[in-house]
Amino acid sequence: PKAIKLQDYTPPAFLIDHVDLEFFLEPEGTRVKSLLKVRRNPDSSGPLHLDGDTLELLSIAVDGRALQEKEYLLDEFFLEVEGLPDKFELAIETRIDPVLNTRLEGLYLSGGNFCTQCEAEGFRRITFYPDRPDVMATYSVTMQADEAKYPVLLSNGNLVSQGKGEGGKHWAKWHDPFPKPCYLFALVAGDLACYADSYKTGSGRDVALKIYVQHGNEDKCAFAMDSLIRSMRWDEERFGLEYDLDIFNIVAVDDFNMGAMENKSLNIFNSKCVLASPDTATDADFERIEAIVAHEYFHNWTGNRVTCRDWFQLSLKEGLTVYRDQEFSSDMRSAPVKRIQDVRTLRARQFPEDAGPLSHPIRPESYIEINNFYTATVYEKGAEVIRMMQEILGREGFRKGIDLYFERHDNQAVTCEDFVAAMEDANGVDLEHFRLWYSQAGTPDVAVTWEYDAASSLFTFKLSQHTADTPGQHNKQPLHIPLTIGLLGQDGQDIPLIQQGTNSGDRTYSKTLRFDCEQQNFSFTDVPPGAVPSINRGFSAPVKLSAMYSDDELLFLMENDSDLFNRWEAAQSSATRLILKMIGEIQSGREPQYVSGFARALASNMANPDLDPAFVAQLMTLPSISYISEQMQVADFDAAEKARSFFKHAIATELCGSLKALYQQGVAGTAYSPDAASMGRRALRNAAMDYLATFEDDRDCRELVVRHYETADNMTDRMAALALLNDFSGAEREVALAAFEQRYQQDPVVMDKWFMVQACSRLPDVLQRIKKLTSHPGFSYKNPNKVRALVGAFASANPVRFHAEDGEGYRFLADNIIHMNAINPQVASRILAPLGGWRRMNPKHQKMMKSELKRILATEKLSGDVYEMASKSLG
Ligand code: HT7
Ligand code: ZN
Repeated sequence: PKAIKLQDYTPPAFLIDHVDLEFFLEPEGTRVKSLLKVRRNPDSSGPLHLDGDTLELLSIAVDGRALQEKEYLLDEFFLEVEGLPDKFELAIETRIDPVLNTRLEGLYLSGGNFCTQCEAEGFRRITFYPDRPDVMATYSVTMQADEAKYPVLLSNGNLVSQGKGEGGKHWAKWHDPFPKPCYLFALVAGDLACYADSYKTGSGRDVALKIYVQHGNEDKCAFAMDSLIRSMRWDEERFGLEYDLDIFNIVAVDDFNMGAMENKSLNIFNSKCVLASPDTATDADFERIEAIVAHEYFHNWTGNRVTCRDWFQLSLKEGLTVYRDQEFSSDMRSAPVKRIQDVRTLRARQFPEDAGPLSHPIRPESYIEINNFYTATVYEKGAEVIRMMQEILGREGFRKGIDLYFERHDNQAVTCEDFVAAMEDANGVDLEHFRLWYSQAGTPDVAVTWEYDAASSLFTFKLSQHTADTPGQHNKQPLHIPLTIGLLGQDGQDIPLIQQGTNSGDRTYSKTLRFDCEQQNFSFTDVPPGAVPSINRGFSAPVKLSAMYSDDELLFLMENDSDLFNRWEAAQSSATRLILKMIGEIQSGREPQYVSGFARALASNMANPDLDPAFVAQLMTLPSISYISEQMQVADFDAAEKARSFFKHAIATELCGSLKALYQQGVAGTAYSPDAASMGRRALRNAAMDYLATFEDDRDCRELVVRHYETADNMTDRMAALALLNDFSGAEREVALAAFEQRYQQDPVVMDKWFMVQACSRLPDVLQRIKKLTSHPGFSYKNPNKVRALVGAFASANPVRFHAEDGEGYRFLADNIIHMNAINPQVASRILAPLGGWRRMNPKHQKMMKSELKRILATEKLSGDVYEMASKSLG
């Protein structure tokens, strides 16, 4: 397969003003008629190039004249016509087979209903078209289908007319007045229930809001609807962005390659990102639904009204929209807790990506398959880059930049460069150096030391930065890093910051330094002795920080830092340091040594009534085995698991009384509510139980977890207990899993949890159990959620068993990737990444992992998706 390069971008030879589509919907053999109003692009030249994939061409005509075969070039993946007038109408008729579409790109069936997924390049599986985001057109769409089977007919924009046809058919015509690229086209036809509400915009327009779901799921839509309404209000208040049509529809489908899709006014969602009730969704699910509903809604401006010129600019819409949804959640809930969660995700998903064979800049320079670039780097690091701009420009300056961006580019397809230029021009600043974040891959390592001169009360930060080489990028440049710092006095209070050489009169306790050279010093005057620095407050920059803290200084920050993010960060650093030491002891055959300072600092936070319980729960959550192993030269998941468990058990032993008290305090008889405060209380109680469960051999503690499971009146508590029982070797586990299955076997969204929890079990025979589960009636290789829950979760979230000594974990993953390659290449390639981690393993495991990658590469009819991931992973 050939790589596509950013530098090769050329504008389209022809533009399309309007698209008229007519669908005659049948599972086997849908006819699609398209009538395009085409005109030559004065800025480009060449033939009319239309993309097409798996299409049967029935006819093609220019201005009403049918073309003969010799008048066009029809290839497997495109259709080209030369010698066309400057302006003409092109009529094309194609035939497609939705029922055969297991890739879930283009028009397909989910639960017997028709739906579409066109981003990134799915529209070419519906009709011949210039399937590129810089061709923007208005659309009229008419659908005809059997009325009994498909009573609901939806597309983008407004419903213009509808009526009855012959033979039990009916039809509907929709019109979308906003020009859009074809990746935002959507169609749904099915038998669906509707949950309705409405919203009055700031300017007084009424918008009809509808969520369509399978019959029987109407009672699980209220939270998503409420999230949508709050998102609409928030975007008006924070960014002055109002919804622009009279209808906003959401449709939930069970078979979906990702979480959701922002098609203009017709968002299509993976059911698990919409449906929620206390009995079926955990607090984390509620939070995710709120964030995804907001994310897709926010795309209406950042992505739809202003879209991407080409797919290299993907972070223009995704990074910015993730940033917006993070800010929304932060305003809806606890800001520090949200920041901690986001940084956990960044570290778990993006940092390893950026340190491995698939590392790429947020604006990649080449790709084989664009679907492989919907990555943590483009999304989450992209959001961090936007956040840094806001940190540099301030909230007001950032808003000015956003306003200018929309003023300049509404209804256009633009580049990341256009976004940065708007930020610069609106604020009169130069972001030239900052732009490097778009093109340079890798996570910068920032080392910080400090000196104190008692005679002059001068405190000096000494900063240095370095970014390691990444595939295809060597000798990295220093970046412009906005590093927010503070200083704590011995009393634990913030010290006012007076920077040497600046004459700012403000009394400030946190300051964002412009750190843009390889090495740089920043000095502060009037600092009393014994000050302890707090560095990268709020995680102002996505860097790996190493600072010369003593163990005691970390504990001091953990107890005192007014920046709650950094208080948590100090706890993570301290725990990581201690666990790494224990790993060393375990590896050299010694007994790990426990030091109790950490537990004391934890206890002081647990006892602090001023702290949000949700925050304390975060503080109590130790770094994951994967994160700890990433800090090692050669990963040793077994030792990491042993050390982490030993550490947790030791803390539980020391704090047993307080943990039991915390657990008991949480037993309040109030009804379930997904608000932040209630979630925080549940999180804290479940964190306490997590520690108490380390007394696995103690009957009382086992019983406590069993009781927690049995008496849970909501899914959060039920899953918290099930996750613990899942690692117990004994009858309790089987009893709980059987009860869960019995209760939820009819609910596919909940059954994903059942599959996933089992895939993540630490028990030694987990792989045998997983293999058996692939034959469970609730499991299907055609459903991406199921494959991700069982196979994906095993490979990415159960490192101890995935990296088993006999290599069976690797073999199982490779077998499944090969199998999935033929069904759904996008899903196959998305579960491959864990095999790319071979460089960090010992030689024996390296060999086994590489051999599985080679086996995948030797597969017949390997998709571009899997080829790209496997070949890059092998290196
Ligand atoms: N913009 C959407 C991306 C997406 C997608 C991409 C490739 C294949 C299938 C897909 N489904 C959705 C989702 C988003 O970021 O909002
Ligand atoms: Zn998005």
